[in-house]
Amino acid sequence: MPDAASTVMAASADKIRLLEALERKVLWLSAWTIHNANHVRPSRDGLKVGGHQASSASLASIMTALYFDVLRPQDRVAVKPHASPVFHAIQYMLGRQTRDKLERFRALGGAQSYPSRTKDTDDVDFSTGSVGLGVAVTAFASLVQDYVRLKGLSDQPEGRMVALVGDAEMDEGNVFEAMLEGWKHDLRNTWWIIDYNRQSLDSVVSDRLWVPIEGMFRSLDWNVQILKYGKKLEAAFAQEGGDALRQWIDTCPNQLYSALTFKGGAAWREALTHDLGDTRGIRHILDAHDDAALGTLMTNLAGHDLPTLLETFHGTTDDRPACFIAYTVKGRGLPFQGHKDNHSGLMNPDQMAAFKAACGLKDGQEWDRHAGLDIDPAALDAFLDSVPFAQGTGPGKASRRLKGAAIPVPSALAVDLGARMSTQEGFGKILGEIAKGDDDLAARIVTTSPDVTVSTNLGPWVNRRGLFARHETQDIFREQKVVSAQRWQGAPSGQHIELGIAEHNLFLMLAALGLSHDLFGARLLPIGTLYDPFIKRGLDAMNYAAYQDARFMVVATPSGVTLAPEGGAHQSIATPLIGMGLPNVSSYEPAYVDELAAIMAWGFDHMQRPDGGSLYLRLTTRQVDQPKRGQGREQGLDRDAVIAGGYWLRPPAPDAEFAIVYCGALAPEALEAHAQVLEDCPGAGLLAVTSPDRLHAGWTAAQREGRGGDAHVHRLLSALPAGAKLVTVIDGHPATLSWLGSVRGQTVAALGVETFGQSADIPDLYRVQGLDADAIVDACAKVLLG
Ligand SMILES: Cc1ncc(C[n+]2csc(CCOP(=O)(O)OP(=O)(O)O)c2C)c(N)n1
Ligand SMILES: [Mg+2]
Repeated sequence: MPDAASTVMAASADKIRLLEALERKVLWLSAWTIHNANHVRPSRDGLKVGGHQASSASLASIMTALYFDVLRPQDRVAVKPHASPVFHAIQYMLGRQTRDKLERFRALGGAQSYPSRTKDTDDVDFSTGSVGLGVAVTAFASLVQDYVRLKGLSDQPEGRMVALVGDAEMDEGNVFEAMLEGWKHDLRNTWWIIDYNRQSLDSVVSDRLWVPIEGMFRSLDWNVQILKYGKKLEAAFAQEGGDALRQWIDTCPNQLYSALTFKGGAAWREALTHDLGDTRGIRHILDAHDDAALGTLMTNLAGHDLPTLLETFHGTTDDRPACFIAYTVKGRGLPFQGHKDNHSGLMNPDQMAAFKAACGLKDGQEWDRHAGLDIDPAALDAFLDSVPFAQGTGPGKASRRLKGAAIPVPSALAVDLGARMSTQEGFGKILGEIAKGDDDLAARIVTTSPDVTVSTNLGPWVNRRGLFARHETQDIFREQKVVSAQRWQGAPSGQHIELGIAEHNLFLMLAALGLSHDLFGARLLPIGTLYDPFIKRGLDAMNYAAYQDARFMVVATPSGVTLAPEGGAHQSIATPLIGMGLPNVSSYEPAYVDELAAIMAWGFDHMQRPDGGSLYLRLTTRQVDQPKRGQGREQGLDRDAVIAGGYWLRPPAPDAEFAIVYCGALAPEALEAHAQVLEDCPGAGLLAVTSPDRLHAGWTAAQREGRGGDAHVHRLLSALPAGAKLVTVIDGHPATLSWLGSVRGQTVAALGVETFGQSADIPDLYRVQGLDADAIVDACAKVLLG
């Protein structure tokens, strides 16, 4: 923590001069990077490249203060998506970003539109883009930091998780969900710095919106700091007439303030003269400033005042979560500052030329790191080399991208197979077995669930490994000797993080846990459980977690219409397609528990591989007869085939006329139908699909590489004669499997679910949905008859 002396140092005049020069440089570079991409770089498609000069200008001062003075290498930052150009400009000044990538901003291989952990090369901590998610993920990252530090898994110094937040991002409900969750978990070391420019994309925000938002922060125990006026305005307020001036600005509607900011000094003078001209002292203040100076004075908000920013940030030394509401001007210093339509506004070439001249730059000096600054280049470089944040980032210095040591995973996971059980039960048993052990795998698994821990069978795991809490909590029901199967005692050693129902929080928690190796140097193997239909509720956050290459396992039960009597809105139809559509996530829907064990063993390893990814397991609560078979190609279950997406449960004869293809919970119906059709068609095959997603991905990848015949699915289907037909069946959208017909040009009848909402028992529902054995046999007859 900085002491008082360093705080004073932080604000020394020399440093302020350097930082002000850097602030100008960063503003210039961010605007120029966007301008270059839109107006200088030749366009091949006629599309506007875009970029956000106004949104970037709004954060230029705050980010200058942070990156060049306040942040330390262990601090982690989520930058508002549309301030990406400022981030890249700062990294360029620190020698961590190349001119080439700035010149190719938003082009292939160039700096990305929005900060991206996976595509950018200049050390992005959290990807952003879908507003609100980057904000909230910082809170979860802070919980993860506590989790790994309290368990002694990370030796990294404690950092602050910082979000640079556009004020309209606070319209996103997920931000408030995260605040509530954070409060429950004793959140600390989290800074949300609000770029309070009072403008969104379309308009100027309503005046009183921030009263309740601020109240929310305070009521949840955040340290709220309002950074409103800069030093110049404060000095004016101290003069005669200053109180009236302050009151005038305080009550000035956001729209009027923005409009006057756009119009400039003469408009300010006219408005102030009209409203306050008779107030003693005001004339004197007005006369002491020409129009330009008056414009500067009236827009001297604290979010653009480096001394105020440094004092505030350096002065915040405790670990309470902090919310800084920093008043700023959207487009500050640029010709469209304050204009309500400036969000996607771009300076035109003439405006840019004028801005270049104002920055003291000549043609050809646009990318020069030192030109136009009136600072000795060597002194600037020495300063940049010494900034605290760069100590972890420069060449030869420790990288901020960490690596957690790999966790060994046994090749097979033990499971006590009952004769009849569901995949969800099997999941609970597999985890329960792991929980009994004391190996690294058991130590690094961390589970989390949005209030469905017990109903998704995590109970046995939690009973053994405990709830995570920063401080010991008691299980009062247990103390009171009230009998319960669940032991819920919280402790720093606990390995289950219990969340409230909000599914967005589940996926943001998984995003943060799944980046622990990279952010904190400690590999975790996170498993999240939820009800399958509610994947859609948290889908943007799930997509976000996968987008930044966080590694996790999502286990979703119950799924489909098979949950039968619960029916209604809890039935999921589209989730298999979501599983196929999400990049970086492999989805599986096994029918049997031995398949599940093979998938989980493979999955824990896959989650750790540089070229691996996350998993989504769609499970069921329906109990089915479990086959007794050993693991290994010869003994019974071909685990490699299970991982690749499918295997022949009953191989077809060489003259087979058709095959039934099933996925997941409908295995008994497929088996029954298959037994029935064998009487007439003894050669018919029965294909078990464990992952439509992997089958499809393997097929398209092989086709891209010109070896389509090598694809696992192609090899499987090649066991059938070319003219053989397929009948596919899944408790989900039929399109999940209907594509199988294209692999070898076979006719397909695809059974599945296309409507939802009816409660019933399984026999009725399968009949109504056309999924029962009769429906499958019927479909076989139809395809055979053409
Ligand atoms: C979830 C989502 N919805 C919409 C957008 C499009 N969008 C990008 S920025 C923005 C307005 C943001 O305003 P604010 O947060 O105040 O940022 P400012 O540009 O004012 O700094 C919108 C609607 C988005 N990126 N993400
Ligand atoms: Mg805004």
